[in-house]
Amino acid sequence: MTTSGITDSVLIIKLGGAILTDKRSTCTLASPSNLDSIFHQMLSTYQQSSQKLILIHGVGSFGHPQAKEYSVKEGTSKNQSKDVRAGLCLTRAAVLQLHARVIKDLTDLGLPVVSVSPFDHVMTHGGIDASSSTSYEHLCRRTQALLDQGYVPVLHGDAILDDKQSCTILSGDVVMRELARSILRTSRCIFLTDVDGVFDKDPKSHKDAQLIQEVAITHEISQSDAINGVADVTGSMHGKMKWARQIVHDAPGKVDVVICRQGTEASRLAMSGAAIPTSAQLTIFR
Ligand code: IP8
Repeated sequence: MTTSGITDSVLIIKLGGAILTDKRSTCTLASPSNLDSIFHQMLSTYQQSSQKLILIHGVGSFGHPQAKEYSVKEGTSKNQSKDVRAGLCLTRAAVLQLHARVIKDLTDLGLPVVSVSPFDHVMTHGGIDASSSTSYEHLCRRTQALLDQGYVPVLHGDAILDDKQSCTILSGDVVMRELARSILRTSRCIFLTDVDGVFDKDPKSHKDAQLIQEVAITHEISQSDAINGVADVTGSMHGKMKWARQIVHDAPGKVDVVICRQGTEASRLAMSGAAIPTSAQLTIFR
């Protein structure tokens, strides 16, 4: 630990779109009390944890419906009648509306948050899967510089430019993976969401669903019953599991990845940076 009490280790938290917004209707926020509780939790994490903090947020109903309607993820690689540029503009307008709210509320609480725009720093080459980590170098350098100066960088899922298909969608989950690969001394990545973690079945429709508390990264889970029915162009829980595995696998140092429910004791424990007992009601990937 340094003399200021801040260690060099870094905690990256992603606030899921499902907790910040109401995904059942377009551009609708979660209730004021939920938002208040999420932002106060970020404040106490910042105040109590000895780790440096990076925040990423998903976009939920502020971006997924617009991106889906205009196939922004596929860009010009898909023959479509709709104007993909209009789709990118509408998607970004919605994303930035949510982002401005997140930044304002956290600033009002006294957190030294600074916005980092994926759109301005990332360009892909034929979609996310075809693009290498070099696409994210600028974004990661900018984030590291802010962190080094004592800020809390805040990033988000975004619509971005792609030099082969004109545009695509960059999920906050992928941003998490790239930051974990590149930001020095990242020790834990947390996905804060509206379920306790990964289940063997969809817990929203199956009462007997079992929480999987620990996942070794070689272990395959077949979650055939995905949480669907809402517009989510970046893969919902399937996507999270894929990126969680990749983070553990690709990070240069030892990184835990946790998926947990916002507002629970388990989420507080995860955010404190403390070791997580096997009994905790969350999913940890190691
Ligand atoms: O909510 C998606 O980001 P996510 C970004 O983190 C857009 O998956 C614009 C749909």
